[in-house]
Amino acid sequence: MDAMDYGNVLVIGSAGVGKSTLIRTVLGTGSVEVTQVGSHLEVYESLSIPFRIIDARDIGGSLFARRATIGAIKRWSKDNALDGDASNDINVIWFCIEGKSRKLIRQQLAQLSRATDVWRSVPVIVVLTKSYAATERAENVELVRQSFARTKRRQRNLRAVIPVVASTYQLDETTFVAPEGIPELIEATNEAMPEGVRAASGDIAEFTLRRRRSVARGIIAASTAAGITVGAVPIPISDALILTPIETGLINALATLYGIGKGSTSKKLFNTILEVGTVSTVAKAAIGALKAIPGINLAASVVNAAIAGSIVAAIGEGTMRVFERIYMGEKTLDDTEWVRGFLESRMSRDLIAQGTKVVGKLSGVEAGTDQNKALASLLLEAFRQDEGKATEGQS
Ligand SMILES: Nc1nc2c(ncn2[C@@H]2O[C@H](COP(=O)(O)OP(=O)(O)O)[C@@H](O)[C@H]2O)c(=O)[nH]1
Ligand SMILES: [Mg+2]
Repeated sequence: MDAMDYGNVLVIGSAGVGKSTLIRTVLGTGSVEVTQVGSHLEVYESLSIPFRIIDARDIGGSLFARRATIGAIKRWSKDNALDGDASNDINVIWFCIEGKSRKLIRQQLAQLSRATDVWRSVPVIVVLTKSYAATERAENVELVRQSFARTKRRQRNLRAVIPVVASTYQLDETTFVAPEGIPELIEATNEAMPEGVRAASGDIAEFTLRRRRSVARGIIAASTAAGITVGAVPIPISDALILTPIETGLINALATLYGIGKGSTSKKLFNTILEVGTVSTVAKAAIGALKAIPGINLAASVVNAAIAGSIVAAIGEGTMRVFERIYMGEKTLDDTEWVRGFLESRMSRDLIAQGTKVVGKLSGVEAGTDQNKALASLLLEAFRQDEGKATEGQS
């Protein structure tokens, strides 16, 4: 897309609410161009997202800082606009508010509304950052909506309220809150853009598919680390039943990411995946093969950790690819036999080959936490290979 076609998103919110983390996740892993404007603004551009993102760090702060920031934004718009080109107007504002406490939500909303009154008719999307507690999300969205409903103009500007977890939030070694709301935020932002700078729906689908994949990678990484922790037991394991809770969490988190519901058809599909990743013949064969690697001088707990981590990483990558195909409409929830075949062939092809390589590389690493970390990064790297298109063939 021609850079001239970009719309502009202004991101505001108090220090520490998670603006930088959010922007980083939205921009994704591709190359990003950052322009520093004075001491108040940072402008981000990336080919992997159809709008510019402007981080206005101080706008939620003191009156003085706010005035300086607003001045800087207005100057930036003017300086960069070509003759008769409105491309440097602010098109959408993200209100970033921590979705943690109701009292804070009210306070921050009032503050941000005041701060942005100069953009009288610009669409607003409220981003509830750090929305770690899934059970509170709906209630917080409602609270924001009610607050906007008190002022007609503000209500007219409000386009969406989106609870977000921008990066995996680790509760302890084996449990975490998966990223949430990022593709939805990209879609809602694009919809709120004026027609002239809005990306076509096909383009936006591709942008969000890529973003879903990088979020999926975060989920797989956290799950693999959890698998390594759980797997590090001294008793030799014969099947991967011990990984059931982790794989269940992994499958559910990926399903949510790809918009796959929790109906009875999807439950059947999830069970098929879980079976392949725990008690299936291929899983057992892989465990046997990894245990039998000749000449390994690692403690049993380390070998078990490597096996457990390999299985979680493999099932995560495979599930991600399955859900991508369903998301793209190439496969359906009913295609359980295809899913079984697809995952089993990946497991028998990759798991043994990659797992063996990783175990080989591990022998030089000291035992303990460092070893688990090294193991996790080796595994993720190994299973991320063949980074093809989302629509690659089955083999
Ligand atoms: N795990 C996790 N940490 C977050 C998230 N959002 C923000 N944080 C953390 O909160 C702190 C402040 O975030 P930052 O993005 O720097 O906030 P900013 O000041 O608004 O730019 C940092 O330590 C972040 O790592 C999130 O979605 N998940
Ligand atoms: Mg920041």
